[in-house]
Amino acid sequence: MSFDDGLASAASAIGTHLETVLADFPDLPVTRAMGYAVAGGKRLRGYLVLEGARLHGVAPERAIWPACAIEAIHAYSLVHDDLPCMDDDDLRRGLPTVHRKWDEATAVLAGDALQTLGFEMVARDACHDDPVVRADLALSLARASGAQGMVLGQALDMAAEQADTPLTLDEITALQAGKTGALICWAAEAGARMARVDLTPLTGYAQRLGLAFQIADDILDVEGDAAQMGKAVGKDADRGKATFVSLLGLDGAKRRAETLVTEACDCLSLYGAEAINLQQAARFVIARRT
Ligand code: GRG
Repeated sequence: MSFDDGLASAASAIGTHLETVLADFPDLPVTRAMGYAVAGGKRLRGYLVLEGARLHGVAPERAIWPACAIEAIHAYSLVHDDLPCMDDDDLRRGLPTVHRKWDEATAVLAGDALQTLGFEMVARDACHDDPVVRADLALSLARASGAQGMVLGQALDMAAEQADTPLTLDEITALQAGKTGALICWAAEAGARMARVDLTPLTGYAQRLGLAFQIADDILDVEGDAAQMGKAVGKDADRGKATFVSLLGLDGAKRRAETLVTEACDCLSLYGAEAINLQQAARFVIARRT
Protein backbone atom coordinates (compact mmCIF):
# COMPACT_ATOMS: atom_id res chain seq x y z
CA MET A 1 0.00 0.00 0.00
CA SER A 2 1.31 3.49 -0.84
CA PHE A 3 1.85 6.00 1.97
CA ASP A 4 -1.07 8.14 0.70
CA ASP A 5 -3.41 5.12 0.69
CA GLY A 6 -2.21 4.11 4.17
CA LEU A 7 -2.85 7.60 5.53
CA ALA A 8 -6.30 7.72 3.88
CA SER A 9 -7.18 4.31 5.30
CA ALA A 10 -6.03 5.33 8.80
CA ALA A 11 -7.96 8.62 8.53
CA SER A 12 -11.10 6.73 7.55
CA ALA A 13 -10.75 4.22 10.42
CA ILE A 14 -10.17 7.04 12.93
CA GLY A 15 -13.12 9.06 11.62
CA THR A 16 -15.46 6.05 11.76
CA HIS A 17 -14.34 5.14 15.28
CA LEU A 18 -14.83 8.68 16.56
CA GLU A 19 -18.31 8.79 15.02
CA THR A 20 -19.17 5.52 16.78
CA VAL A 21 -17.94 6.80 20.14
CA LEU A 22 -19.81 10.11 19.78
CA ALA A 23 -23.01 8.33 18.69
CA ASP A 24 -23.40 7.22 22.34
CA PHE A 25 -23.45 10.84 23.53
CA PRO A 26 -26.69 12.83 24.00
CA ASP A 27 -27.78 14.63 20.83
CA LEU A 28 -27.06 18.24 21.84
CA PRO A 29 -25.40 21.23 20.13
CA VAL A 30 -22.22 20.60 22.13
CA THR A 31 -21.92 17.00 20.92
CA ARG A 32 -22.70 17.99 17.34
CA ALA A 33 -19.99 20.65 17.66
CA MET A 34 -17.57 17.99 18.98
CA GLY A 35 -18.26 15.78 15.96
CA TYR A 36 -17.84 18.73 13.61
CA ALA A 37 -14.54 19.76 15.22
CA VAL A 38 -13.03 16.29 15.20
CA ALA A 39 -14.01 15.55 11.58
CA GLY A 40 -11.48 15.94 8.79
CA GLY A 41 -7.89 17.03 8.93
CA LYS A 42 -4.90 15.01 7.79
CA ARG A 43 -5.00 12.68 10.84
CA LEU A 44 -1.20 12.75 10.97
CA ARG A 45 -1.09 12.30 14.75
CA GLY A 46 -3.53 9.38 14.66
CA TYR A 47 -1.58 7.82 11.80
CA LEU A 48 1.63 8.04 13.88
CA VAL A 49 -0.11 6.18 16.70
CA LEU A 50 -1.39 3.42 14.41
CA GLU A 51 1.97 3.01 12.65
CA GLY A 52 3.97 3.11 15.88
CA ALA A 53 1.63 0.44 17.24
CA ARG A 54 1.91 -1.72 14.11
CA LEU A 55 5.71 -1.47 14.34
CA HIS A 56 5.52 -3.01 17.81
CA GLY A 57 2.92 -5.67 17.06
CA VAL A 58 0.08 -3.91 18.92
CA ALA A 59 -3.36 -4.89 17.59
CA PRO A 60 -5.09 -2.16 15.53
CA GLU A 61 -8.34 -2.55 17.50
CA ARG A 62 -6.36 -1.52 20.59
CA ALA A 63 -4.31 1.22 18.91
CA ILE A 64 -7.40 2.93 17.48
CA TRP A 65 -8.17 4.21 21.01
CA PRO A 66 -5.00 6.28 21.50
CA ALA A 67 -5.17 7.26 17.80
CA CYS A 68 -8.64 8.74 18.39
CA ALA A 69 -7.55 10.18 21.74
CA ILE A 70 -4.76 12.25 20.20
CA GLU A 71 -7.04 13.46 17.40
CA ALA A 72 -9.65 14.52 20.01
CA ILE A 73 -7.03 16.45 22.00
CA HIS A 74 -5.65 18.00 18.80
CA ALA A 75 -9.19 19.03 17.74
CA TYR A 76 -9.84 20.61 21.16
CA SER A 77 -6.64 22.65 20.83
CA LEU A 78 -7.71 23.94 17.42
CA VAL A 79 -11.25 24.85 18.61
CA HIS A 80 -9.82 26.84 21.52
CA ASP A 81 -7.00 28.34 19.45
CA ASP A 82 -9.58 29.69 16.97
CA LEU A 83 -11.62 31.49 19.67
CA PRO A 84 -11.84 35.30 19.64
CA CYS A 85 -9.75 35.45 22.86
CA MET A 86 -6.94 33.58 21.07
CA ASP A 87 -6.43 33.69 17.30
CA ASP A 88 -9.98 34.81 16.40
CA ASP A 89 -10.18 32.74 13.23
CA ASP A 90 -13.31 32.38 11.09
CA LEU A 91 -12.21 29.33 9.13
CA ARG A 92 -10.59 26.00 9.99
CA ARG A 93 -10.02 23.24 7.45
CA GLY A 94 -11.84 25.44 4.93
CA LEU A 95 -15.05 25.54 7.02
CA PRO A 96 -16.44 27.96 9.63
CA THR A 97 -14.75 27.59 13.01
CA VAL A 98 -16.86 26.08 15.80
CA HIS A 99 -17.58 29.44 17.49
CA ARG A 100 -18.71 30.87 14.14
CA LYS A 101 -20.97 27.92 13.30
CA TRP A 102 -22.40 27.73 16.85
CA ASP A 103 -21.27 30.31 19.44
CA GLU A 104 -18.35 30.92 21.77
CA ALA A 105 -19.84 29.14 24.77
CA THR A 106 -20.55 26.02 22.71
CA ALA A 107 -17.01 26.14 21.28
CA VAL A 108 -15.47 26.36 24.77
CA LEU A 109 -17.60 23.43 25.97
CA ALA A 110 -16.97 21.33 22.85
CA GLY A 111 -13.21 21.86 23.25
CA ASP A 112 -13.38 20.97 26.95
CA ALA A 113 -15.38 17.82 26.20
CA LEU A 114 -13.04 16.74 23.39
CA GLN A 115 -10.15 17.07 25.81
CA THR A 116 -11.77 14.91 28.46
CA LEU A 117 -12.88 12.44 25.80
CA GLY A 118 -9.23 12.01 24.81
CA PHE A 119 -8.34 10.89 28.32
CA GLU A 120 -11.43 8.72 28.58
CA MET A 121 -10.49 6.86 25.42
CA VAL A 122 -7.02 5.83 26.65
CA ALA A 123 -8.45 4.92 30.07
CA ARG A 124 -11.06 2.51 28.62
CA ASP A 125 -10.46 -1.23 29.16
CA ALA A 126 -10.66 -1.69 25.37
CA CYS A 127 -7.45 0.32 24.91
CA HIS A 128 -5.17 -2.12 26.79
CA ASP A 129 -5.54 -5.13 29.12
CA ASP A 130 -2.97 -3.74 31.55
CA PRO A 131 -4.25 -0.85 33.71
CA VAL A 132 -0.64 0.24 34.30
CA VAL A 133 -0.23 0.81 30.56
CA ARG A 134 -3.54 2.71 30.40
CA ALA A 135 -2.39 4.91 33.30
CA ASP A 136 0.97 5.48 31.58
CA LEU A 137 -0.81 6.55 28.38
CA ALA A 138 -3.07 8.94 30.32
CA LEU A 139 -0.22 10.38 32.41
CA SER A 140 2.02 10.97 29.41
CA LEU A 141 -0.89 12.43 27.42
CA ALA A 142 -1.62 14.85 30.29
CA ARG A 143 2.02 15.94 30.35
CA ALA A 144 2.15 16.34 26.56
CA SER A 145 -1.04 18.37 26.33
CA GLY A 146 -0.89 20.38 29.57
CA ALA A 147 1.21 23.11 31.12
CA GLN A 148 4.47 21.19 30.53
CA GLY A 149 3.62 20.59 26.86
CA MET A 150 1.14 22.08 24.41
CA VAL A 151 -0.41 24.60 26.81
CA LEU A 152 3.10 25.74 27.81
CA GLY A 153 3.92 26.28 24.11
CA GLN A 154 0.71 28.23 23.57
CA ALA A 155 1.39 30.37 26.68
CA LEU A 156 4.94 31.11 25.47
CA ASP A 157 3.48 32.05 22.08
CA MET A 158 1.01 34.45 23.70
CA ALA A 159 3.81 35.99 25.79
CA ALA A 160 5.92 36.42 22.65
CA GLU A 161 3.11 38.50 21.09
CA GLN A 162 3.40 41.00 23.96
CA ALA A 163 7.22 41.04 24.02
CA ASP A 164 9.24 43.99 22.69
CA THR A 165 11.77 41.82 20.87
CA PRO A 166 11.19 38.85 18.55
CA LEU A 167 12.11 35.38 19.81
CA THR A 168 15.52 33.87 19.12
CA LEU A 169 15.89 30.58 17.25
CA ASP A 170 16.42 28.68 20.53
CA GLU A 171 13.34 30.32 22.07
CA ILE A 172 11.08 29.58 19.11
CA THR A 173 12.39 26.00 18.98
CA ALA A 174 11.49 25.53 22.67
CA LEU A 175 8.07 27.14 22.13
CA GLN A 176 7.23 24.90 19.20
CA ALA A 177 8.49 21.78 20.98
CA GLY A 178 5.57 22.39 23.32
CA LYS A 179 2.95 23.90 21.06
CA THR A 180 3.08 21.37 18.23
CA GLY A 181 5.89 18.97 19.12
CA ALA A 182 4.54 17.50 22.35
CA LEU A 183 1.40 15.93 20.84
CA ILE A 184 3.36 14.65 17.84
CA CYS A 185 5.89 13.05 20.23
CA TRP A 186 3.14 11.41 22.27
CA ALA A 187 1.55 10.07 19.10
CA ALA A 188 4.78 8.52 17.82
CA GLU A 189 5.63 7.03 21.23
CA ALA A 190 2.18 5.61 22.07
CA GLY A 191 2.69 2.25 20.31
CA ALA A 192 5.99 1.68 22.13
CA ARG A 193 4.28 2.54 25.43
CA MET A 194 1.56 -0.02 24.64
CA ALA A 195 4.21 -2.65 23.84
CA ARG A 196 6.23 -1.64 26.95
CA VAL A 197 9.47 -1.19 24.99
CA ASP A 198 12.18 1.48 25.01
CA LEU A 199 10.82 4.79 23.68
CA THR A 200 14.21 6.30 22.79
CA PRO A 201 14.24 5.69 19.00
CA LEU A 202 10.65 6.93 18.62
CA THR A 203 11.36 9.96 20.81
CA GLY A 204 14.37 10.92 18.68
CA TYR A 205 12.30 10.47 15.53
CA ALA A 206 9.32 12.42 16.85
CA GLN A 207 11.24 15.37 18.26
CA ARG A 208 12.80 15.97 14.85
CA LEU A 209 9.52 15.31 13.07
CA GLY A 210 7.68 17.79 15.30
CA LEU A 211 10.20 20.52 14.60
CA ALA A 212 10.18 19.77 10.86
CA PHE A 213 6.34 19.95 10.97
CA GLN A 214 6.44 23.44 12.46
CA ILE A 215 9.12 24.67 10.06
CA ALA A 216 6.99 23.32 7.18
CA ASP A 217 3.98 25.12 8.68
CA ASP A 218 5.91 28.41 8.68
CA ILE A 219 6.99 27.80 5.07
CA LEU A 220 3.37 27.05 4.06
CA ASP A 221 2.29 30.20 5.86
CA VAL A 222 4.27 32.33 3.45
CA GLU A 223 4.17 30.36 0.23
CA GLY A 224 1.65 27.53 0.44
CA ASP A 225 -1.90 26.66 -0.34
CA ALA A 226 -2.78 27.29 3.29
CA ALA A 227 -4.95 30.26 2.35
CA GLN A 228 -7.35 27.90 0.63
CA MET A 229 -7.76 26.09 3.95
CA GLY A 230 -8.74 29.31 5.67
CA LYS A 231 -5.37 30.24 7.09
CA ALA A 232 -4.26 33.86 6.95
CA VAL A 233 -1.09 33.66 4.89
CA GLY A 234 1.93 35.25 6.52
CA LYS A 235 -0.17 36.12 9.59
CA ASP A 236 2.52 35.45 12.17
CA ALA A 237 5.20 37.29 10.24
CA ASP A 238 2.77 40.19 9.66
CA ARG A 239 2.31 40.48 13.44
CA GLY A 240 6.07 40.93 13.78
CA LYS A 241 6.38 37.48 15.37
CA ALA A 242 9.55 35.50 14.74
CA THR A 243 9.06 32.38 12.63
CA PHE A 244 11.53 29.80 11.38
CA VAL A 245 11.32 31.51 7.98
CA SER A 246 12.00 34.98 9.40
CA LEU A 247 14.96 33.63 11.40
CA LEU A 248 16.48 31.21 8.89
CA GLY A 249 15.25 32.63 5.57
CA LEU A 250 13.05 30.59 3.23
CA ASP A 251 15.89 28.49 1.79
CA GLY A 252 17.51 28.05 5.20
CA ALA A 253 14.20 26.89 6.68
CA LYS A 254 13.74 24.37 3.86
CA ARG A 255 17.27 23.02 4.37
CA ARG A 256 16.75 22.74 8.12
CA ALA A 257 13.49 20.85 7.62
CA GLU A 258 15.17 18.45 5.15
CA THR A 259 18.01 17.78 7.59
CA LEU A 260 15.58 17.13 10.44
CA VAL A 261 13.62 14.65 8.34
CA THR A 262 16.80 12.78 7.37
CA GLU A 263 17.83 12.64 11.03
CA ALA A 264 14.32 11.53 12.05
CA CYS A 265 14.46 8.65 9.57
CA ASP A 266 17.94 7.67 10.82
CA CYS A 267 16.59 7.40 14.38
CA LEU A 268 14.46 4.45 13.22
CA SER A 269 17.27 2.53 11.48
CA LEU A 270 17.17 -0.30 14.07
CA TYR A 271 13.64 -1.15 12.88
CA GLY A 272 14.91 -1.76 9.32
CA ALA A 273 12.38 -1.84 6.48
CA GLU A 274 9.47 -2.13 8.97
CA ALA A 275 9.84 1.60 9.69
CA ILE A 276 9.29 2.66 6.07
CA ASN A 277 5.80 4.08 6.73
CA LEU A 278 6.98 6.27 9.61
CA GLN A 279 9.91 7.40 7.46
CA GLN A 280 7.51 8.28 4.65
CA ALA A 281 5.33 10.13 7.18
CA ALA A 282 8.36 12.30 7.99
CA ARG A 283 8.83 13.08 4.29
CA PHE A 284 5.09 13.81 3.97
CA VAL A 285 5.30 16.38 6.77
CA ILE A 286 7.59 18.65 4.77
CA ALA A 287 6.05 17.90 1.34
CA ARG A 288 2.40 18.60 2.37
CA ARG A 289 0.52 21.60 0.93
CA THR A 290 -1.98 22.06 3.82
C1 GRG B 1 -5.48 26.45 22.75
C2 GRG B 1 -4.39 24.98 24.51
C3 GRG B 1 -4.40 25.53 23.15
C4 GRG B 1 -3.42 25.18 22.33
C5 GRG B 1 -3.38 25.56 20.93
C6 GRG B 1 -1.89 23.55 18.52
C7 GRG B 1 -2.18 24.91 18.93
C8 GRG B 1 -2.05 25.19 20.37
C9 GRG B 1 -2.59 25.86 18.11
C10 GRG B 1 -2.80 25.65 16.68
C11 GRG B 1 -2.27 26.81 15.94
C12 GRG B 1 -1.57 26.32 14.75
C13 GRG B 1 -2.33 26.42 13.48
C14 GRG B 1 -0.34 25.84 14.86
C15 GRG B 1 0.40 25.36 13.72
C16 GRG B 1 0.63 23.90 13.75
C17 GRG B 1 -0.62 23.15 13.78
C18 GRG B 1 -0.98 22.53 15.06
C19 GRG B 1 -1.34 23.03 12.68
C20 GRG B 1 -2.55 22.24 12.60
O1 GRG B 1 -2.21 20.87 12.58
P1 GRG B 1 -2.49 19.97 11.30
O2 GRG B 1 -1.91 20.64 10.07
O3 GRG B 1 -4.07 20.07 11.23
O4 GRG B 1 -2.04 18.58 11.57
P2 GRG B 1 -5.15 19.09 10.59
O5 GRG B 1 -6.26 20.01 10.15
O6 GRG B 1 -4.54 18.34 9.45
O7 GRG B 1 -5.58 18.19 11.70
